[in-house]
Amino acid sequence: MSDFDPLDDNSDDLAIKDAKPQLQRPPLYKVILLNDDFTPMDFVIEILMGFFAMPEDKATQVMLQIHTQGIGVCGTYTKDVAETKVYIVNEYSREHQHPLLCAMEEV
Ligand code: TYC
Repeated sequence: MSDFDPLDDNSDDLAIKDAKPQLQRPPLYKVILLNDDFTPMDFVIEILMGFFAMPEDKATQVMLQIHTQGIGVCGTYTKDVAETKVYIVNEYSREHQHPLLCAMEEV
């Protein structure tokens, strides 16, 4: 019979160090809207409510901030989600013949 016992952890002669956790948070991206002179204010509010789940008062506030400052943040997401939001917002704006521009930047 062999002396090898698979249930014996051999702790007498083997030092095992706890591994450091390797998980890191994924990078985040801000989805932004840019001001322009042609997109109607109501359309921007509709976008902020429909694609970014903002209540009407918050959407109005953010739209006015973009209108006066030139740029505003709609939300912060992982890369895939941010890319999808940018794509569908730009498609929706083009379908409605508005020049509204949505973009993303790393936080
Ligand atoms: N400046 C636009 C207007 O006066 C309104 C507007 C707001 C357009 C925000 C784009 O991201 C935008 N009709």
